[in-house]
Amino acid sequence: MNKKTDMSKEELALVSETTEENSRRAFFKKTAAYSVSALAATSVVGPVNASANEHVKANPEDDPHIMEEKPWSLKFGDDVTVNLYGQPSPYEHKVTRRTTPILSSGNMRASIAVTPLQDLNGIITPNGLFFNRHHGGTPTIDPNQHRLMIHGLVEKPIVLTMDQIKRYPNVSRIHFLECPANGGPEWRGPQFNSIQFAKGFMSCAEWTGVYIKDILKDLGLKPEAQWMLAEGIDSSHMGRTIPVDKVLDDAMIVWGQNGEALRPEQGYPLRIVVPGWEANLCVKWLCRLEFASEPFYAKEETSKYTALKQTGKAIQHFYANEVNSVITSPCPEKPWTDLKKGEMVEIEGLAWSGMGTITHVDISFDGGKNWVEASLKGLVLEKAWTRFSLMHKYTGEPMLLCSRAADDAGHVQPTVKQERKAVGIEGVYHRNGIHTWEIDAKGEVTNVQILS
Ligand SMILES: Nc1nc2c(c(=O)[nH]1)N[C@H]1C(S)=C(S)[C@@H](COP(=O)(O)O)O[C@H]1N2
Ligand SMILES: [Mo]
Repeated sequence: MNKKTDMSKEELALVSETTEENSRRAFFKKTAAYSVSALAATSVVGPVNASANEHVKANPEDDPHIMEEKPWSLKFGDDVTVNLYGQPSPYEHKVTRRTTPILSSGNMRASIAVTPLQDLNGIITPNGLFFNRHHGGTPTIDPNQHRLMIHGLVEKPIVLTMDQIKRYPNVSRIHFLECPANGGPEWRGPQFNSIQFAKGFMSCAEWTGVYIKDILKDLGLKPEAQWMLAEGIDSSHMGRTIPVDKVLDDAMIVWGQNGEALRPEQGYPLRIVVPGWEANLCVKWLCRLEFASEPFYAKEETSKYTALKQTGKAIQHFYANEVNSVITSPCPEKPWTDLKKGEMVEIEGLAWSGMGTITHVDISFDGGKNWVEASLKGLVLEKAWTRFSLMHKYTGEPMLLCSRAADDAGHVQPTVKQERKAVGIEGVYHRNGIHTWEIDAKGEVTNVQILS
């Protein structure tokens, strides 16, 4: 549970390996008084009065780590030739995607590896931690042999090489990708005491590529074209059908992910991004786009893409991920067990909507009876993760902590009760009911659902 102590033996050895006496020790002792005031000064200019907290007030003289010379300062570090493709610090080795046989029926070639939301900063998911879902394993594709065919109801069908695709003027856009099954195992109640497993079927990246509408300008889309099939060249040959309106709005084909080439797991060398809509439409290892007047899937299958509304009526072809949010700190993986009463602590979380931009997030400490407004921090972008924050004075009292987001399309997250009333408990996709963490008197965090 992310305690500071769960380091491996080697790590502990490294951390505690310190030189007994050295010349700088005395110097540090003399300057300790100065360090205290310097520390205090920096902490008060921060956005919040975290300086009220015990750990900031503690006298550095009591901390052996500030007095001891460390092995890493006594010898040269690694040459620039080491790690030419950089890796995270070995101390971060626990921050990884995770999987469980429960999510894959034991088959790791048609599986899911979820993102550690609890360990992320800001709104960008590092490529190595990006959610990974595939139906036939991750292929290793030679980009020189990769082609994209665009055909069907277009005047001028074409086949493009990767070099030709990259000649189009490119755009970079930050968007989340959320599998519509995110949170899906929890319709009947909490299944995982973990934010990573309960909500980590999603990630957010800056994608670089070209709008499909810009490619179509040259090809001439025929007016009868209503649907576009996208197909992948992986062993599953996954195909998805996307309405042409959405394609002409903001769908992109992308080769760049957070400043570098797409990772193999994300579809190298080419995928579709359909901003805000179900991530399964974002076909990876993209090899073919075909335009047609009818959807490609069997009629019986359309029920998969409907959303049942409170009126009892269903909307056909419903693909957008609805407004949603989750508190990422605290969470089961990042409990408040080290906090002392009266200390200030920042509550943080992520909000997102596939229908627009996040306008508002509220936080409740009593399971949704009373709400206070959180602030949105950093970039607030359409169909992207938005980070929210609220400073809180820790009381040590048990609480039911939850967040409720709203978007500029006028949608507000429903309660679990409202969602169950509308959809029942047999749903698989599109869960966006308010997510609650129960925090006990020790600061432990448990995944719960409020049904009242
Ligand atoms: N070719 C291909 N594309 C695919 C898939 C696949 O199995 N094959 N899985 C889809 C599903 S179900 C999801 S949720 C997203 C996940 O994208 P990610 O792995 O980049 O997060 O990819 C989609 N695109
Ligand atoms: Mo998915």
